[in-house]
Amino acid sequence: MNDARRRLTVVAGVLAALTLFVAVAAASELGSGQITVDIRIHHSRYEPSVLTVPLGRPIRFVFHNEDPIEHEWIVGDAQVHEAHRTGTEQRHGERPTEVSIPALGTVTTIVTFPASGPLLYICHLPGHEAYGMAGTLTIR
Ligand SMILES: [Cu+2]
Repeated sequence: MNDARRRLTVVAGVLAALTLFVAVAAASELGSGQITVDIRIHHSRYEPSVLTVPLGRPIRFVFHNEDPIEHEWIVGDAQVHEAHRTGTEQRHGERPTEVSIPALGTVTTIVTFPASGPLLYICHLPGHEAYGMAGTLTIR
């Protein structure tokens, strides 16, 4: 490798590291192992609806439901969502990846994702997914 090429490689590596640091810092409380992510629910939409969180660290999701109706937050792969589209469970709360959020309520769940990849989070109450109550969670 010649000098110019080596320098370019080093610069690219530093840029990649900086980008990762900024992405993590934006969602974190630096100094603690746990990261807090706030998700606002407003007019049957998640805000934000696109999120990236780090792999293998506890993520504390705090849901702030500003609507006068109940919602839920189910995170998982396509198989999980297919099961919930046809599911009959009225309330969630037993599993950290499945949460019911009462009208105007705030609910917290802590999830540590063991594998990287894209997942979806969806509200499976009747009509909500079709309305657009869905988001994408990238884990890396
Ligand atoms: Cu909903």
